[in-house]
Order: sequence, then structure tokens, then C-alpha cells
Amino acid sequence: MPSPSPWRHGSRPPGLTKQGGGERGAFELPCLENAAIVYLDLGFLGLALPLAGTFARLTGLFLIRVRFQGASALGDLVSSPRCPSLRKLIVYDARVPGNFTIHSKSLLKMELRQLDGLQKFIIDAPALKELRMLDCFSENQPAADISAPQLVVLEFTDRYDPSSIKFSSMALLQQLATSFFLVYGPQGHDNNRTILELLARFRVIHELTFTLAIPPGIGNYLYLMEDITVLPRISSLTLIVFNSGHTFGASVFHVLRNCTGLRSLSIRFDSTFKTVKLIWWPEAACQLAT
Ligand SMILES: *[C@@H]1O[C@H](CO)[C@@H](O)[C@H](O)[C@H]1NC(C)=O
Ligand SMILES: CC(=O)N[C@H]1CO[C@H](CO)[C@@H](O)[C@@H]1O
Ligand SMILES: CC(=O)N[C@H]1CO[C@H](CO)[C@@H](O)[C@@H]1O
Repeated sequence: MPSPSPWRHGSRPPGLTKQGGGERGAFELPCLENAAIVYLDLGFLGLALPLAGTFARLTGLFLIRVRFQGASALGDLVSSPRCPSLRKLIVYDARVPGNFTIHSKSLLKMELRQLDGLQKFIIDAPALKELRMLDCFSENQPAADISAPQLVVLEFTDRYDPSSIKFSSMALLQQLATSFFLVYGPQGHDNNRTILELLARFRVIHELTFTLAIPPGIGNYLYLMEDITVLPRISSLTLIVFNSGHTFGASVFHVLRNCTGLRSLSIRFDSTFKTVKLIWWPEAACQLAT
């Protein structure tokens, strides 16, 4: 999808690319049989994973700014045979080329943000409660096969195409956050459609985080809000509005009119498009009201 450029600014310092720097070598992770938590921020250095051994007690694995040779080695490592106790897995800002396949009976929470090279994400996690996938398919068409029947929280900001993104039933889902909905856009831009298709999967959920983006130059763009005719039945809404000076009242009221039964509302305005990705980071997600 040709994304509107203001939304593709990353937070990576200039000069540091995930692809480059191969000559800088790799950090070799030893097999840590007794470690409970491993946190690695490698500044885009490579990470070589141990080929054998079990991380028997590992409950939390945090991998930030790392480069892997292939996603399959990471998938093998974090799956139940080698990480039988893993409950929380976080991978931010990493190069993970190929297909990332996880089979985990223990995982409860997983966050993937800003990955490069990922082709397909396949997860079979019967206990998973929380899944956040943000900008995980920067190079390839998003493809995923997600089986997580106990999922309660889903945040998904990549392009949702039901023919390539397969979710198992998520009957217990309570909280959903999607990518931004473009209030004004060029004819034929399908961003709004993919978001509406994701929302349409859910008839009733407790809490929705919905983002409206009003681009800086609306020129000949069409007003796209009319495409929203129905939202899931929700009791709590967090509405984030990215705007740089245009009127927004009609678009906000359009959303609110479609939320009958709201018990709690939180609205946040932001005029800085460059930080649009950062707002998803929990520490920055301050809310004005409830
Ligand atoms: C990933 O899986 C797809 C099929 O789902 C396959 O076409 C592709 O070759 C795989 N990529 C790798 C690197 O194994
Ligand atoms: C301008 C544009 O792309 N509009 C699309 C937004 O999504 C709706 C709902 O699927 C489509 O019907 C529109 O064509
Ligand atoms: C289900 C529902 O209330 N849909 C409404 C959403 O908002 C538009 C615009 O105000 C209405 O036309 C729909 O009826």
C-alpha cells in the first residue's frame, strides 16, 4: 500500500540502518538456562542465537534494535520446546527476515513493533491474552496466520487484508486498537477499507482505540468519513485525532454518533504528524479524560 508519507517517519537515528552494518559482527547469545528475564538492546548489531539448549526458566524476552539472520531461528528459540516458561515476548525495531513461526503454550503477551524483512507471521498460542503488532511489514505485503483463541487485547496497525491475514476466532476479545482512519484521502485509497474490515469482525467489544488522521494538505481529497456506517458495539472509546489545523468537529461527531451505549470517552488531539508512530508507545499515550 502506498502509505501517506507523513506516517512513515520512524524514530531511528540517522546513519543507523537495520540492513547495513553487517560487518559490525554479531552478538552471540549463550544458552541461559537459569535466566528469568533477558533484555537486549543491541543498537542494530546482529544477534546469533544458540542452536541448542533450553531456556528453561525464561519468562520474559525483550529484543530491541537487533538484526537476525532469519526469522525462523528466532521462532524456534521462543517456541515451547526451548522456552517452555516464556510468558512475555517483545521485539522492537528489529530486522527479522523471513517467516516467523511460534508455537507456544506459555506465551501470554507479545508485542512486535517496527520490524523489517518479515514475510509472514504464524503463531499458535493457546494461552495468549495480548497481541500488539505495529508496523511489522514495512517491506512485504502483510501476511499472518494467528491462532490465539484466548486473546483479550489486540492492537494491529498493519494493513488488514482478510485474504492474507488470518485470525482464529477471538470470541473473548475486549480491547481493540487499529491503524488511523484517513478523514480525507485520495480516490481509491484503500486504507479506510482495511480498517473497516477489521472492525467489522467484531460486533461487541468493551474498548476501542480509534485514530482519525486529517492530512496536512487536503487539496482535492475526498471526505471519507461517510464510509463509516457502523462500528462495533463498545462501552469505552479512546479517540485520537491527528490534525494540523483543519476542522475536525464533523468527523469526531460522526464517530460519536455511531457509538451508542458509550460509558467512557477519552479524546486526544495531536498536531505533530512526525510523532504519529510514537503515540502508540505506552509511556506517551497520555489520555485527557475518561
Ligand atoms: C514464507 O512462507 C511463504 C508461504 O506462506 C513462502 O512462499 C515463502 O517462501 C516463505 N519464506 C521463507 C523465507 O521461508
Ligand atoms: C476513496 C476510497 O478509497 N473510498 C473507499 C473507502 O472504503 C470504502 C468501504 O470499503 C470503499 O467503498 C470506498 O471506495
Ligand atoms: C449504526 C449507526 O448509528 N450508524 C450511523 C453512523 O453515523 C452515520 C452518520 O452520522 C449515520 O448515517 C449512521 O446511521
